[in-house]
Amino acid sequence: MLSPKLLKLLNAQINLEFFSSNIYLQMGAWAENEGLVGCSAFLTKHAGEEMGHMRRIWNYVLESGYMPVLGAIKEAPSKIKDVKALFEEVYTHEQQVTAKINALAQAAFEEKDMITFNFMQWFVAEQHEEEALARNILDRIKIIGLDGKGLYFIDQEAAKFAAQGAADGAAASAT
Ligand code: OFO
Repeated sequence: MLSPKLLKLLNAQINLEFFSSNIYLQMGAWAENEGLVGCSAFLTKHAGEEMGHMRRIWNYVLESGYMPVLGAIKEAPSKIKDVKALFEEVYTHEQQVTAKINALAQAAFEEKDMITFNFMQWFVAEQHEEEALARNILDRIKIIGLDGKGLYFIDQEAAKFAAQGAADGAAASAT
């Protein structure tokens, strides 16, 4: 059973995951348009993952005997200055999502709803990984820079991350 407060928070999180997916899909389109196919692959794959997160919560609400409700989803920003600004935005967004996930887990704990608290642990771990990944790319941008061939190498790095994530996903679905 879900309390009205937890149900509201879970619905809000469904909405946020949907928004996250739209943000990354839009960023992927920007990157593709700039000829940054590695960044585009990384971001588009990330958009798909966010939809998976949305689905995970959606199904949890349904399995708990409630109807998930989709609210209005904000417009994803489409004006992006450059790759550095883009990944800074990814990092900031993920930090904001982490705060929401933590608040949801804490609310479940305070209500002694250990089933929802346990359900949220997957998201807590996922946010840790996603923040680390965004920081990692920002670090590479700092080291390599965007001048000259820098942008090309950053795009190559993003392509590697996209391929690595795809390999991890395939291994996880095979187990
Ligand atoms: Fe949904 O994983 Fe980050 O935002």
